[in-house]
Amino acid sequence: MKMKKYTAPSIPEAMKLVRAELGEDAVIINSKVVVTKKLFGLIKQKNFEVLAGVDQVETKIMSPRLPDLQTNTNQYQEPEEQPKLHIDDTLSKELKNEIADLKLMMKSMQKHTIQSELPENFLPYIDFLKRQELSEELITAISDELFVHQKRKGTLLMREDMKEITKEVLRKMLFDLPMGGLSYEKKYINVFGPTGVGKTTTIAKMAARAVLEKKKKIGFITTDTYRIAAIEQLKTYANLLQAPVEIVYNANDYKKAIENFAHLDLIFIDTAGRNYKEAKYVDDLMQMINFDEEAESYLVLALTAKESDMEAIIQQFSEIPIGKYIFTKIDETNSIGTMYNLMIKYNKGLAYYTNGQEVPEDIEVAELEKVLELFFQGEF
Ligand SMILES: Nc1nc2c(ncn2[C@@H]2O[C@H](COP(=O)(O)OP(=O)(O)OP(=O)(O)O)[C@@H](O)[C@H]2O)c(=O)[nH]1
Ligand SMILES: [Mg+2]
Repeated sequence: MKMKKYTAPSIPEAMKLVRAELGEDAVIINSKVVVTKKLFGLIKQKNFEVLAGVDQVETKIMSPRLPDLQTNTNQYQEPEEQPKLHIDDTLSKELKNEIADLKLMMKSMQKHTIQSELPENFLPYIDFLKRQELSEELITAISDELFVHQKRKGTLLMREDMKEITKEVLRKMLFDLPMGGLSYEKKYINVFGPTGVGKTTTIAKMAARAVLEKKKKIGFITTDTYRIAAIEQLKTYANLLQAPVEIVYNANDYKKAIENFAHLDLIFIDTAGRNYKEAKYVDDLMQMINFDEEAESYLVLALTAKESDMEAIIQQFSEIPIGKYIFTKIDETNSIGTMYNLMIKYNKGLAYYTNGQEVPEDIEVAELEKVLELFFQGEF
């Protein structure tokens, strides 16, 4: 079997290299995440290293040549041109079938070795990672690291060790991403996200903190003009905080609202969740809303949604300069792996996570260590 290592920024890219060189029959024997440092460690680059192999089907027929007695050297010389035969051309059908069977057997043996490479004591823990819905890449990176640690230690890892190793792997990957809530220095706080994820509720929570803890003068703008209830909901929170609300239908209204709010410290901008699938809606938002250096923008995602749907939303909002995510409804799910998968995949940090309907209590500012510990809440 021919084996080779390939390194690329993503698994699909690594697979391309594998296929280009080893062909379609190549199998992955192992894969892991490797972090390389450049510029004296200032820039960290994440790559995937894939060990791939392929069965060599070409049979070399070696001509049984004796050492050339005519020359003075008695070293054996390989013939320059070795005759190569393709199985397909020459072998009988029966033999071909036998070889195909052998190949299949080898592949299944290989699979077996890969699986049995994972020590038995890891399996319940790997199941826990899977139930958390952590991505396959991350689970591989963690199990590789568990393997290395167990080997080095020489004794079986305890669950607590596995937890610490997991945190270390995730810590390395999340380390460079921005974490933390409002800066309180930027005036415009834009909040985007699909319907019902908790945008308005989260705005109320953030606004309450800004007023009660930071003594800021605040105002609200809503571009969600589709639902009277949405406007009423925001007005209720605004009344409680004694803050003004402006409802804007177009770019002109938005401009006026901002002029009216010139004296305020912070302006929270609530948007409608419904039309995010229409490119025009995103374009209109881009035209209307302020995205300059005076603004910070957040994308709100509920952890109760499917990861693939969240990815579609992230793509939809890719033109909008989202600074950080806000993950909501963490209290309504037991599997929060998606939060880590998305942050790492899209290289985006976390501002807050919310854990209930109570305003203003149910919100936490994201801090790396807290976010890492959160992974083990509940079931662990
Ligand atoms: N359990 C739980 N419920 C939440 C959380 N955040 C918001 N909700 C609830 O989710 C529902 C929708 O919240 P909204 O704030 O209206 O959501 P929205 O994104 O503004 O919705 P639209 O304006 O319709 O797009 C409400 O019942 C909230 O109380 C949370 O962290 N946990
Ligand atoms: Mg809303």
